[in-house]
Amino acid sequence: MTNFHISLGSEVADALRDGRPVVALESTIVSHGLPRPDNLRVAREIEQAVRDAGAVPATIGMVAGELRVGLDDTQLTRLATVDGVSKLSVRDLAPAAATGADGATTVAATSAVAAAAGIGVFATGGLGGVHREAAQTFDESADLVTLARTPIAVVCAGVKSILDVGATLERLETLGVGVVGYRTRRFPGFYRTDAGFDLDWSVESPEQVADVLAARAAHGVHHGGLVVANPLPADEQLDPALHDRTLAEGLAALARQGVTGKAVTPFLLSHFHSATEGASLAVNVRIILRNADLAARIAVAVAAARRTRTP
Ligand code: PSU
Ligand code: MN
Repeated sequence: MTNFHISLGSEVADALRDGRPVVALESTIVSHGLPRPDNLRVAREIEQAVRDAGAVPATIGMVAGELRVGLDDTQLTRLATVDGVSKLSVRDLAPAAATGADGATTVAATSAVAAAAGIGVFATGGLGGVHREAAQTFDESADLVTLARTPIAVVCAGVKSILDVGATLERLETLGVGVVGYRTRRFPGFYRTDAGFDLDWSVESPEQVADVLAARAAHGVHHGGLVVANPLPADEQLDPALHDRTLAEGLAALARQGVTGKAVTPFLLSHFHSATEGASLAVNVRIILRNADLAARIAVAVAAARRTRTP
């Protein structure tokens, strides 16, 4: 990854050079996870949430074959509004670059590119993971194996509730990806506050996440990611009955229409947004904005701790 050609936005380049806090943001949620026209407005709000908490946003994506860390507003607008933006996981970066494609990076690709650019904190909505029926389909997001080898803290509301959450937690354990709850010992379920699984570790503050990251480095752990699971408050979650009903319908429609592969996640998210008449969209936006805020505060704490160690 490190020799992949990356072009840094000027604000991001300045911040990285000066050791100021930077938060990576993905573009797949913008191009494929949120409906137009809300997606562009939300993409800008996510960046603003990072700024409001004192860090520089670096939204990552590919524009005409150029891999950008820190899209400018014209580039962000392009990825949010033009047709034919590819969904890029790590393996897609090279063919997309070589063919001059426009592409939005997933959690996997964003993590890999951010880490290669020297960014240590990333905010998203929900991770990809093991799909239901994966025992037959083998459908497991590349987000998981990528996090096994990529040193980055990912702030998310757990994994998407459309997945097999228990199996995903097992795979994160096998792959050596750290998971800590933010002020909770229960793993969040994206649209839902609680996915029904216990966690071994919780952290209480952005500073404590920075301590965990410093302890990893001190103990020679340089490869894997750290998932910081940040649940929605219970009174902001999607109504659980509506959630379960919508998911059941979505999974049935998926099977009926024969949707497979990388189209599965966008299909189900878009089903949620239309079937709940925007309720899931509002929740999804809240999730991302809260994660962007927490990620920025973590990046601020990490930068402050680094300054204390190397005055
Ligand atoms: N979380 C969201 N919306 C999204 C995604 C995650 O709230 O659109 C995207 C992320 O980019 C994640 C991808 O990496 O879905 C996973 O897709 P797949 O299951 O095909 O790996
Ligand atoms: Mn998949």
